[in-house]
Amino acid sequence: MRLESAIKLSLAMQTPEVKHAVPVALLSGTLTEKLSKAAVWGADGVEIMSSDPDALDVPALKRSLADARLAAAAVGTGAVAGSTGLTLLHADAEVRRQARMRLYRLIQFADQVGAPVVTIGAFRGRAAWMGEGAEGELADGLRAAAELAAGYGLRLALEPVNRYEVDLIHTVDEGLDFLRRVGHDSLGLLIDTFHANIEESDRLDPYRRVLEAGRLFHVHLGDNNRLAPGWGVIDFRAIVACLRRGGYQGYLSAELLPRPDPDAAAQQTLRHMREAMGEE
Ligand code: LER
Ligand code: MN
Repeated sequence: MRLESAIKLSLAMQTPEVKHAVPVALLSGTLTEKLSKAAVWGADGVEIMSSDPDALDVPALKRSLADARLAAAAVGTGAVAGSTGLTLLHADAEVRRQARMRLYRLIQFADQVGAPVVTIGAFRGRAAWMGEGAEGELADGLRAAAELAAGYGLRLALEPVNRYEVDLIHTVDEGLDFLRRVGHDSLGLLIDTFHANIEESDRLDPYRRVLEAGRLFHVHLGDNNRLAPGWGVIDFRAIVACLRRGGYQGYLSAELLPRPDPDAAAQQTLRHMREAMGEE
């Protein structure tokens, strides 16, 4: 029997309508196979990466989650750009408008499947694509989305992402500044251990600062090489202890490279994290 923990573990999973293989989605096989693997291996939930909920049988997905006794830990937007080309900072104003509409639909989808948070990472696009006014555009878009999410009792988590993938908001300090600019309580941050390891100047301080600000809404797991925790150099035990001290009660959601294969990476993640949480 596992002790009840306020911190829960999840695995990222792409849904069947996503046209490309999301490089950091774990779990393989049909939707039912993915969910039964996650459940058998001991995950508490799955982060659902959908590109288009309208192309999904949402009631069937909900039934499959319930059958597997898995929670929807989050709805991730990481599959949208790769499958549809939509990003919030696209050069074309019409594509930006459609990207906002898709985000609104994903928020509604999160409500349908019972996910507490919707994540925004690479889906923001690049400031350089839009040019002048990009930060204001992102702030306006996320404020409107946060307001919609609040109406459903949900939250949005903006992810600082490393400099090689995006050109704005790489660190938690930049993230916290941006949150002040947006000024909406339902918008917080998602810290991805892999990105933080590249961009931050301290191992634990970023987590502490976001927790102190009451804005840590979600966490992504990946070791420094983006392999499963324990297959690189990040000290996940120290991160778990820091999160517990700060009262974090959300998910740690694995979003990492499916190497040497998705099943091995998922099992290693759960094994290593249960150990880091003192639950194994
Ligand atoms: C991409 O590297 C990533 O971490 C995702 O969560 C962003 O969509
Ligand atoms: Mn991430």
